[in-house]
Amino acid sequence: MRLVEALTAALRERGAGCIFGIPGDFALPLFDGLVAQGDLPVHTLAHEPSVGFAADAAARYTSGLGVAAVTYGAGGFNIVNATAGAYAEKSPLVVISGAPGEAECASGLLVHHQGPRLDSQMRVFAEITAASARLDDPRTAAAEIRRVLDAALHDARPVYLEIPRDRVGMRIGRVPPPAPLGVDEEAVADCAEEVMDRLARARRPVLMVGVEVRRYGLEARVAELARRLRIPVVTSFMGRGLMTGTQVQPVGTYLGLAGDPRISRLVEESDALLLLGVILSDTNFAVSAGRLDLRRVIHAFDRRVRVAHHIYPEVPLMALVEGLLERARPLEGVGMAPLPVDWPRGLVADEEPVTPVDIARAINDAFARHGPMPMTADVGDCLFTAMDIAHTELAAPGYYAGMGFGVPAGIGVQLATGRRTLVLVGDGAFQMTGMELAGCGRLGIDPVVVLFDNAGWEMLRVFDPEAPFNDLGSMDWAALARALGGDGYTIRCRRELREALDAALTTRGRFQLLHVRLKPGAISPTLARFVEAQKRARRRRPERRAA
Ligand code: S1T
Ligand code: MG
Repeated sequence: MRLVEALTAALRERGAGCIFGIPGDFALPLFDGLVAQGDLPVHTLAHEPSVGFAADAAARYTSGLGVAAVTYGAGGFNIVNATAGAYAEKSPLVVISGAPGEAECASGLLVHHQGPRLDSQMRVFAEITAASARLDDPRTAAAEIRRVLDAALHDARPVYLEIPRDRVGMRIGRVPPPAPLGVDEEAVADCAEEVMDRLARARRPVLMVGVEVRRYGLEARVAELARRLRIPVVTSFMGRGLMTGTQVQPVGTYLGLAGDPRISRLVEESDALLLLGVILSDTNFAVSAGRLDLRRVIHAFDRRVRVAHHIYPEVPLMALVEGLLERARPLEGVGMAPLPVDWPRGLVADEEPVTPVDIARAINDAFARHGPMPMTADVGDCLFTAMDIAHTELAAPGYYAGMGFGVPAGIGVQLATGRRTLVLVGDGAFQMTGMELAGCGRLGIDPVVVLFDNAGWEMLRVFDPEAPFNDLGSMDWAALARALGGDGYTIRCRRELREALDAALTTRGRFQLLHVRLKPGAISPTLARFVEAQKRARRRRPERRAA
């Protein structure tokens, strides 16, 4: 069969539902083949960073592969940042790039779009993906596609395929189905036995869930495990929004000194902290009051399980969860977990200026009236504000922290799932990728975007208040929204916020942009605690002055 036919069949078999992309002359045969094949809808966006964010978010919401197709050089290098973010945050993004054919490579001329060398792009992607391959040999292409796509599935990391434009039509073998993940049953049994024993002997066991629980489609199984163990469940910062569709609701999100003190105590005082699929990153743990005592931590991540100071090197998360389920029994020593956090509600719809927590209140009230929505958020105080929104599905760059994710991610989620998305984005990040909203009419989607306008890069301003470069001024974003084919609302007070949100959620067929002019200097409670915690930490370890 032809390469594109085999490739799209293999992508579908591994959970891909569509392709996001921008063509170029080196990728026109690829795009023509994808469209002719028709297996996977192709959605084009305006800029390759957005293509990567949209495909990444699609993967996060579907627990399948997210697929991005780009041209060589100008397109490929443009999607590097989104790929690095997907690597950091364990998202199975498949980047497919066109490339010069044999004739161009042999011309002796420098090829347009090329980097320093013709294989520079391959070399860059080899560094930021779990696997990569150049598909130019019909004898090996099918096996290479399987190897690379299975790596994306098994590692939940991005991968890269490069297809020279004169190879798109080559005939190759069918790509074999996903290879099963080899599991050492004995190691899994030993590991699950030891973990269960530690949990059973603990007085205050706690379960923290992280992104791998979603990536490997394990939320229902982990919820069943929590139910059988009767163990309190929290999410990591990155894991916010996990378990929403299950019988077990997390009691909150661990944010260390920046979070709810009851949740922080629950985690930091635990004598058996089971971290399932949690990224041990600074944004998940940097503001912990005391460094976690590794003797009390069990950490399952990247197919390894660390129990205190020893490691089981090859125990996939799914195998561990099933092993624990076989041995699960109600834990005796469980203290009463704190009552689930009561989210801010009851916005006073008056003429007072809007603060970030007012936005959380208004959204919680709106979700109560209209039902919850899948959310995406960008970097900035909008993400910290999301911590005050009742637990609902969320995709956000909480660890890699690359701006520009929010709007394209919201577009990607609605195109991949058919579900209207609520997007939270700051004015700085909106200026990076907000223009992607121009494509909503053509793409037939209608996300609701809440733009937190604090006229600057507030996340930087709180640490560097004197710096003039953090001020961005303000624009009439609502007018821009209307010019782009959506509805725009300028919101200066809490009454207008409530009215605009109700209007936006009941208007379909056009994207909705709520331009919230925030009260100057107002930040979310979480960001305020985060800043205070960071300042205390810096006072404890003063920056080393340059010699
Ligand atoms: N460029 C990119 C692509 N990502 C980044 N994270 C940064 C630069 C640095 C940066 C932050 S937070 C931030 C910047 C520029 C300001 C964000 O401004 P806005 O979207 O308006 O949100 P808010 O005003 O709520 O802060 C990270 C932390 O280093
Ligand atoms: Mg801002």
